[in-house]
Amino acid sequence: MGEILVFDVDGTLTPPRSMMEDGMARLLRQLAVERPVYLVTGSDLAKLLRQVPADIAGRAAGVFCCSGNELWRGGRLTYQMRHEFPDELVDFATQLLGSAQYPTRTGNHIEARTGSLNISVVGRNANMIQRRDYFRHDKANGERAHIAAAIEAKFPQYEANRGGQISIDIAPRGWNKARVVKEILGRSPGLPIHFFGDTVCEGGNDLPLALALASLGSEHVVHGVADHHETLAILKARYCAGQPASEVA
Ligand code: M1P
Repeated sequence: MGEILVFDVDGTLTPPRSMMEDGMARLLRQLAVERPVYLVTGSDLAKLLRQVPADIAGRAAGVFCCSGNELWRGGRLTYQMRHEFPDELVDFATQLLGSAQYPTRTGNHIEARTGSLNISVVGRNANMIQRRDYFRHDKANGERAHIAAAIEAKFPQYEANRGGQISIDIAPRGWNKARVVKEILGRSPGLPIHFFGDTVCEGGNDLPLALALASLGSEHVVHGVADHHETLAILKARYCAGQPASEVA
């Protein structure tokens, strides 16, 4: 089928911060042979490879890391967009994290990535239970939305989007996942893109890419999914129909 598949990773192809399950991996290997497959993540490559088998990252037509500020192809870095964040912004983010209502702090609260800063109240050292607890708190209290809004109000030249369960990605305005569209269509002009993301909601870091595709026309399709199970179900229905059950991933 002549279309391009673009996937967010964490929560879309994998359970949060966990390795891809075997069924998804088998299907992606097959799909990547038949059409261009791209991965787009807020994380850096080292973290991505803790969630995606290396051979799948290698087979992908491209792996965009750090919200599209790095592109990897066949294990080689193709481009990198760097940015020096002002101390005032880092200080302000530090204050906001420190004064947030949530009581638990685990360490590693501000992580510098290529072209982006990833910040977290509970901290990137949180274990799975601490992540889940923070996610629940944030859902009930909108803490990350509040912090992101405060950052954008004080530094309008930057954007702040919710990452996965616990963090916020900060980047110069426009340096978000939407930037991958130009690169992808430049390599495969005329092909429609199907994008799968679990945070295409307001404030989510998949939303800019979803909006960019919507603005280009209805041939491009956005699949807002609840989790990796839904992604797998859509992929099977779309690409494995008519295939004998024993051959379906
Ligand atoms: O890829 C989605 C997000 O994954 C992580 O989110 P969190 O730690 O909040 O669950 C981060 O790597 C984040 O940058 C990324 O956008």
